[in-house]
Amino acid sequence: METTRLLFTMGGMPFEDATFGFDKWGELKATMPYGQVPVLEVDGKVLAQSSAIERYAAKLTGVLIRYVKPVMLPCYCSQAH
Ligand SMILES: N[C@@H](CCC(=O)N[C@@H](CS)C(=O)NCC(=O)O)C(=O)O
Repeated sequence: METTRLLFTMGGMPFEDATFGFDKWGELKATMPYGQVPVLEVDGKVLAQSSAIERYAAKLTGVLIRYVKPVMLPCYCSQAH
């Protein structure tokens, strides 16, 4: 999730960093697409899996494209994961 936080921050994209304690996990797990976190919620839709979330954040913010050739973008997302 750190990569996603960095991408949103560097790209000036506001986001809510929602965290929770283990006391809430039992109830939240059942609501997660694969029973795991992290997830990213955008306009009521939930995206799961870190690498998918990172790819979304990278493309949305355009942060990586300023420094890296487009063909390398998915590779850097995978590397970060
Ligand atoms: N393949 C997933 C792995 C996610 C994962 O391992 N999540 C852990 C926390 S870091 C989790 O939700 N563990 C609690 C559980 O499985 O009940 C991804 O890349 O996002």
